[in-house]
Amino acid sequence: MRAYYFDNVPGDQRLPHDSGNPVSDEILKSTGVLHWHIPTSQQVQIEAVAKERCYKNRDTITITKQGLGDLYESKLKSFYEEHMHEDEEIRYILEGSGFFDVREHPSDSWIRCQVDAGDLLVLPAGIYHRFTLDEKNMIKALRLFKDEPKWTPLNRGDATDENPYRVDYLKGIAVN
Ligand code: KMT
Ligand code: NI
Repeated sequence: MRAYYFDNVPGDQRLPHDSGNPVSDEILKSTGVLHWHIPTSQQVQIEAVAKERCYKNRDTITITKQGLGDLYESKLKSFYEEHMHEDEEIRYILEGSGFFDVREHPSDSWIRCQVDAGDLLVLPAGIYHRFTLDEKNMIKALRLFKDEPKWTPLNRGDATDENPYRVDYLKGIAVN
C-alpha cells in the first residue's frame, strides 16, 4: 500500500491526485490507520488477524457497474462523501484497486492510501475518510467487522464532530 498527500487539485476523483509528498509509515500510524499486505494466495492468514482482533463477521463487496447495478452511482457518491463510523472500517482487497482518503488531524490534509489486491486496511472508529475507485473502475473486497455491522456513515459536520467516537478518536491520537 502506498500513501501520499492528496494534491487537492479539482477534477476526476479517480485520478491519482498525487502531490509528490509521500506519507511515512510513522505518520500513517499516528492517525491510527493500520495496514498489512497478505498476498491473496495466502488468504488463510487473514484468519489469524481476524481472530486476534475479534473480527467475527464478514461479507464481500464488488464495486463495479455490474456488481452494484442501479445503486452504482449513488453508492460511489456516498463512499466519497467525507464521513466516519462508530466502528473500525476493515477492508481486505481481493481484486482490483482503489483509494481510501483519510483526514490527518489537525492539519486537515487528505492522506491518500492506494490499495491493491492483498492489502488489508483498518481505519479506526471516528476517523474522517472517503473512498473512490480508480480509473480501472473495479474493486472486490472482504469487509470484516467485529459484531453487527455498523455501516451507518456519519457525514462530517458540527454534530458528528461531537460524536463520542470522534471525540475518543481524537483523544487516542493525541497520546500517540
Ligand atoms: C466503504 O465503506 O467505503 C466501502 O465499503 C467502499 C470501499 S470497499 C473497497
Ligand atoms: Ni466508511
